[in-house]
Amino acid sequence: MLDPNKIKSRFPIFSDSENTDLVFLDNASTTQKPDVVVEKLNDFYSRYNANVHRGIYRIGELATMEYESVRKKIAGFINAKSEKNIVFTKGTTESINLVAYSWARKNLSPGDEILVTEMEHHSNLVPWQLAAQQTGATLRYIPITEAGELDLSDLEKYLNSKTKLVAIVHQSNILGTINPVKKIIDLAHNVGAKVLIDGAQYITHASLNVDELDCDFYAFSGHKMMGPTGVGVLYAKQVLLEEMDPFLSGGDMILSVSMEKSTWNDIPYKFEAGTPNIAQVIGLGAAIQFIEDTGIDKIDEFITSLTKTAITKLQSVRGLRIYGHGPSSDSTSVISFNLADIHPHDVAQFLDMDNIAVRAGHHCTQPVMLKYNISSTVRASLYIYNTPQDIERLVGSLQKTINFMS
Ligand code: 7TS
Repeated sequence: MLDPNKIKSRFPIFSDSENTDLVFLDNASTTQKPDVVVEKLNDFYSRYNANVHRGIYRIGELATMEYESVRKKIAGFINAKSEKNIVFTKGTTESINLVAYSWARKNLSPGDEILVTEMEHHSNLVPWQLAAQQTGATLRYIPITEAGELDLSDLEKYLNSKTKLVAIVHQSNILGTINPVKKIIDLAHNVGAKVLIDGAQYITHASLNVDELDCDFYAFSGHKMMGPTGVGVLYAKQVLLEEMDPFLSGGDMILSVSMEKSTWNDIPYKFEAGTPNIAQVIGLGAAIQFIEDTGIDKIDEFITSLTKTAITKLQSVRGLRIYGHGPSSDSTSVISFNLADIHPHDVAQFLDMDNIAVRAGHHCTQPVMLKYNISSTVRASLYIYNTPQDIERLVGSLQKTINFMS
């Protein structure tokens, strides 16, 4: 079993004199960065800072080599057929928008349907609302149950010959629920629909095999898996990338430009206009190496076990209600709750006084709030540097809050 205290010592932020007492439980928003990521960024800027794909000089070539080696590393990490399937973006949000602009606007027409779920993060919802408005397609929602799982009992009603795209979250950022995406992908393919998976939360702790899943698109962010902010990935099948038009345009994504027209670079470069986030991509490579060295299965096992402990302890707090995480549900790492009738922002502020960082709000999942008839929750989200002592501190502070408020 992974030792979180040993892992924690690899994260410089926790040794900062202001943070030695910090319990960081907002990992679904963004994760902390290990020493190897911070050093890799420093190394790039100190030793070989140069633009990529252009400089015929030593440091330019070194920067390009490092940048492109991360593309290869990511292809291996998610078991993509080739590095050509890997497009670098700014994050999950941009990856999804890329598909909404370059694929959906070209392929959808009035009468077509896009199928999403009620537990999507807004970034896997609003781009489809806009695409639907502009193409005349209709957006439909797979409902969620009171237990915080997808209600797939009526899936044939939602998935039919009109469905052209299914866009679903692999793991919910508010309920922690892991969805049965393989089953949905296979059923969607049976009716000829393409499938996009929002993997922003799932990929941070669990192993992924896009080839086996057979998804058409998979989107994720580097910063939620210990990488820098400003970098993310869109995985897409090669045939789709070949057919799609560019999203952003400008330098680097062209093959030729005349006064009249331009032609496009090969994939994936066709989708990477302008100077990319070079340092961030290189830093993400170090984060993935850190995950591989730690072992993704060990990470998953540790987080799942710590989540179970946290749920049991939280359930002992008077007046605390957890959303989702039913006994039969496949859910982990993210725990949303409310504490009696105390406003979630007040709870978060009380916790902050004990140097415990959680998030309070709607977590960009307003349809889930509607489902439970609430406006917000408190959310504790766990990662590999969280310890059983962190959970004790959280529970103790919540107990103190409820005692004080009542
Ligand atoms: N999809 C899911 C499931 C997410 O959790 C998030 C971010 C996104 C997409 C968007 O990712 P971004 O990197 O492009 O911003 N989720 C959260 C969260 O839960 N709290 O802050 C951001």
